[in-house]
Amino acid sequence: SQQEQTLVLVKPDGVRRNLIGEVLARIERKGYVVTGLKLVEAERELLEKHYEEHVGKPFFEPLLEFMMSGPIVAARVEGHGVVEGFRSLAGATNPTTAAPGTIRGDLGRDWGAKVIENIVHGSDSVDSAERELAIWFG
Ligand code: DAT
Ligand code: MG
Repeated sequence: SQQEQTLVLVKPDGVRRNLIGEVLARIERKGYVVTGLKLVEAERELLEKHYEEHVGKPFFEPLLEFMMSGPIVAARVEGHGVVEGFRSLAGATNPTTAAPGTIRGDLGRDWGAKVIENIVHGSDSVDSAERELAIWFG
């Protein structure tokens, strides 16, 4: 079985709302394994690399400001099919329409901020995961 790794972030809204344990519990209950974990106050340079695909979009600057608004929990998570599997646990980008049962659908809601605040990040492909894990875990 090819074990995969993905990067999960509990974003500043999730940390502020004391949802670190809730997110990690859902990951662990699914059967995935946390193999790296840290609390980080991310710097702009790191976030510009992490979100390089979104450079130039109208929400890019608000996204960086949001991600610098408080500490983030970064986790390396392992399991068979975990990249797709965690995206499925997280739910759709917009918490208003994310399905109930998902992290974003159950716990997130839109409150009219300049950028969508949706509690978690998960890598969107095996290649992204490799790139992002190098950025956050070296
Ligand atoms: P995801 O985090 O689901 O992979 P993404 O990579 O497209 O979504 O965008 C990164 C983050 O930016 C996302 O989690 C929330 C925010 N975002 C995305 N699209 C947005 C939009 N149209 N308006 C405001 N914020 C947005
Ligand atoms: Mg993305």
